[in-house]
Amino acid sequence: SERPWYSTFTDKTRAFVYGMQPRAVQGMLDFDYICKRKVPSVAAMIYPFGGNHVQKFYWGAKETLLPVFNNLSDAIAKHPEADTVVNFASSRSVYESTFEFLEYSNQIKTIAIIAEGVPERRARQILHEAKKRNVLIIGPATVGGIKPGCFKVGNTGGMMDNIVSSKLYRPGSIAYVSKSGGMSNELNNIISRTTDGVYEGVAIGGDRYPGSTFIDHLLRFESDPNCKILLLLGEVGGVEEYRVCEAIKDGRIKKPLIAWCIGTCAKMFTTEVQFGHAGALAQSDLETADAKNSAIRAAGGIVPETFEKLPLALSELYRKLVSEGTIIPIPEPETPKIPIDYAWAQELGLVRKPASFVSTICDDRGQELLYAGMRISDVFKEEIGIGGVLSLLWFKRRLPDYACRFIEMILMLTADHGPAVSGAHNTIVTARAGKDLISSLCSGLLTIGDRFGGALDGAAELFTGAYDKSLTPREFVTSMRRQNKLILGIGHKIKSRNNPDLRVEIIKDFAKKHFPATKLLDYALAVEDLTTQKKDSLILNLDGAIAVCFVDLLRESVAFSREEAEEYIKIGALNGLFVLGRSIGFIGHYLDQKRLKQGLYRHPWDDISYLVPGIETSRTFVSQDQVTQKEA
Ligand code: Q5B
Repeated sequence: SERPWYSTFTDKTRAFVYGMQPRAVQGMLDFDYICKRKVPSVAAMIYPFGGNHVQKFYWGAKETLLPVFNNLSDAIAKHPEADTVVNFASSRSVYESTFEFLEYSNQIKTIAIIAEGVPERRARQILHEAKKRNVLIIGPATVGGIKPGCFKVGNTGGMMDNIVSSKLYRPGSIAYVSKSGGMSNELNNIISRTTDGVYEGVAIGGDRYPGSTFIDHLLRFESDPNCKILLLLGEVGGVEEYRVCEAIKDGRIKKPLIAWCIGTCAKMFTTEVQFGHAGALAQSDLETADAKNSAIRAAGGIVPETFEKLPLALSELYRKLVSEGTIIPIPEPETPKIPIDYAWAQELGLVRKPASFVSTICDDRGQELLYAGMRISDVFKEEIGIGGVLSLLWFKRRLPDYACRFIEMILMLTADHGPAVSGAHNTIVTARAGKDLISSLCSGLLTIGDRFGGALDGAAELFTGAYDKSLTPREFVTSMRRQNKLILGIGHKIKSRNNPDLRVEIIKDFAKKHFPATKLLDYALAVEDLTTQKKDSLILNLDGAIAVCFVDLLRESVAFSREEAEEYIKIGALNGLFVLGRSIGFIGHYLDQKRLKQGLYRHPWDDISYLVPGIETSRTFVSQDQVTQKEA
């Protein structure tokens, strides 16, 4: 490659991201964009599950596609320019995938390993193999690193607003190496406030056996003429900082180096302290932060008294190098506009847009699902039952216990009325035509209407309208007859005064016993007295009984205002009760037909009256069975 050995990352570096990490990839692309890179730093993603495909990302405000390969060899063959890998494989699979990448060490020169908890034995094997093949490993257990204007490893630097506020979109003169990704962010912030900014920053990771160490990166920075100040953020545990001391002493590091080792507070504890990182434990006096700070100071590094004084030390050194002419500050470029994700902008309160939907019954966004504000765990704790759930989701309120029991009763009573009714018939025919459950159910549901099962809303409206106009039952029946209209909720195909519908009896009994008042039911029964005088089958039917009782419930339960009660009748809530209840039966019929392995249904000819013009009515009837026999 044309890049000098010390320039691990340039503005032409291209990388493979291993693992399905769209957020990290988008973060890298956003960084590239504000750095004014010509091409995205991510050449492709590699994800072993699923086929080769492309994924959509943003390049600035526009959309772009990135390839996703399910194997390494395809990715390598298609992108010979990519020499860097950001490996997001888990601690379990990172060893295999990294070794696979190392096979291609003629092309791959840097691998950042993000996984935490990589077994130390595995980490050392990776390190050994990478050294042999001259591949730089950053990590494990790291966010990686960042080189302003050039390249960002994965999620390094945090959100874009953080990256912009730390001016990481253009290079400065200070290069740092630390163990911690979190502390790298702190360094980005300190450096951007006290100097002309970060030249490069690497977090080597907090494990005991990092793939590359402080000295590896500091020697790179030392050799890079664009880097003017070295910054080392060491920590308690390990002896790597002493290798830096040796390099200062023997002249391999000549540039000014500022350092601080974190963990000086360990001495305040009476027992050994293990800090957050696996390697952050002093196993001897030599490994304490204090000992290492003293050693670096003695070797010639600038070590402040405390971490809090680091910014001051940095700014003093920077100003000195500027006054000497070692650093020539360049005019600050315009702060780039950050392409900010809509979701994030919304979270920050920067944008607003009218929502396409408004929903007021259920909220699934929090930790716990809410039904009309009631936590799902409370739904069960308080045993509100299906009637309670329905009252929350349909009416957005808890209804009195008797109302919930009434709703449950309706669902049970309407659940089925045999295979002969329109809806069940259609469900059965559809199931036998080989269709699935949902199609068969829908086919049944689509028969529900004014004549069959869907007369509830109409009945409620008619009876309520007549009652509110103070029409006597007779005036109501007469006016309907004059208009040539059937009274919805009246009449049944097989039930009659002599063969009463016991479902209706159950509903009436319940309402009489539990409802505060049954004005509409009483009115409907008076209407029934008149209609049955004409014909025995003109009874208050199931739809009618449910409808008038539900109006009594809406009007008398005090849970609803009068306006709300009227609105529920108008918007078709009551038919919903039949639809919901009867779905139970339709599904039962579907399952029954499938269980019985019933074949395609064909309606028998003898059950159809063919009155086709031009065909003589005396035509001899031939049954389908006879035709089939003839054909055979
Ligand atoms: N006449 C239900 O008709 C049915 C009249 C009427 C005034 C009326 C009919 C009707 C209104 C709609 C309704 C819900 C079609 C029914 C249900 C669920 C179910 C079903 C199940 C289940 C029955 C005979 C004479 C004629 C008509 C007159 C009829 N209805 N007058 N108001 N409402 N009702 N639907 O028996 O002078 O001789 O010409 O449309 O409430 O769907 O189990 O099956 O659970 O699945 O065929 O219970 O009543 O009566 O049409 O021969 O009429 O009575 O004008 O008078 P029928 P028809 P005329 S519950």
